[in-house]
Amino acid sequence: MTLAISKTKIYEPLTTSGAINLLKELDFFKKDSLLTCNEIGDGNLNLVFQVAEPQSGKSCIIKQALPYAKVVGESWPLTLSRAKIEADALKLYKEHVPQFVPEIYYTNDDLAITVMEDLSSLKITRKGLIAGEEYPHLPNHLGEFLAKTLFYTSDFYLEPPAKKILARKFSNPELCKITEDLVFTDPFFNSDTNDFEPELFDDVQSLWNDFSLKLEVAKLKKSFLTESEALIHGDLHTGSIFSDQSTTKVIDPEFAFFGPIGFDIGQFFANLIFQLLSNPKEKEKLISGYIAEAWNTFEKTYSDLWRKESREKYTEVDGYLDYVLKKIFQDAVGFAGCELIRRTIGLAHVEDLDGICDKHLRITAKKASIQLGREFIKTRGLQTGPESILPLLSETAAYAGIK
Ligand code: SR1
Ligand code: MG
Repeated sequence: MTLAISKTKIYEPLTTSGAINLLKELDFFKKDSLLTCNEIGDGNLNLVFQVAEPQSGKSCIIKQALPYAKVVGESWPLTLSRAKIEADALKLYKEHVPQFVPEIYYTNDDLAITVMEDLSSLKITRKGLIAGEEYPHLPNHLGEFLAKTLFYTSDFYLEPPAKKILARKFSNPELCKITEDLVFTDPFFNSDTNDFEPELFDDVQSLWNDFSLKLEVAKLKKSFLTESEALIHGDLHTGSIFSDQSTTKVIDPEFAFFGPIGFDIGQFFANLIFQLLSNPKEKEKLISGYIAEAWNTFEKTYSDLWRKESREKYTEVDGYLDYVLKKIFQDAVGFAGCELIRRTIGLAHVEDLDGICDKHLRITAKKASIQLGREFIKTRGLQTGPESILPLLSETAAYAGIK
């Protein structure tokens, strides 16, 4: 479904009645429809309205970027152009993995608005996992999503000049700067943005004084700053994924840009690991299995695409695919390490850890997260695949489970 073009051109944040009027103006709903509208955004940056017509059961989502970071307030201005980056990324994903993204009905760059499919029959994966749900298809789906989006936007598939033009379209300096600061820099220094419980002070201090760790984080940050390998989602945590027992949908690629392939994989792994840390006895097997399956599907799908669809001459050379896959995995482990640390002591936390009610267990889980992050970053060059990191997960689960 494509909606008619709205005449409204001047940006202002939508209200619930504004959202309803916009959808009527776009003929998504009839002028006399009785509609409900709720602002349901629980992320850090945007407004999200769910508009529904109870009588027909028809509904949709309007997402609108605010000119500042909602989590901090108007003192942190933020470009509206991220709405276009997000919509463009979703449209590109639709070409390669339509089954894993929501339908886009309408976009308006001036209003920083995307009207899209209402996915509320599914659950935000982080919330579902916290509630004890299991998603048997999630690892397989994410492995396929990652392999296809990251292969089809790389130099192995696109002609390099075409890739460079696409990379220009996805230039996303302000959102990248957020990640450069919040993921790679601030948590490793005594920065104002950090936020951690006083009981973690010794662990954090030891992190700040660990110069061999900082050298490795510097290398990972350099990779994020300079390696334009493929169009990455840029914020692929479990809050950016909707799931149910059979369906998986990836949302929110407003941080998308051409970066290192391992970044999305690492963020996904780390956000699964928060679940393991939140309930180590119950979840170690499940989460370790998800990580192994996601990687195995990624590796298989990516290798098939490499063999069948690659346009780069050197992909025929023996050993090149193994070299690329090893680099992706090791980068992913390092980026997962940074994500584990920044979600524990940095500005933006995760409910998986903060929501652990028992204080002793919560602090222990957070200490384990910092320690595992550190090990991931330092040992990534030795990691060869899921089988080499699973023992680290087991040790971490044993530690985090101590009462
Ligand atoms: C100010 S934005 C904080 C975090 O929220 C987003 O979802 C990204 O993860 C970012 O780092
Ligand atoms: Mg987001």
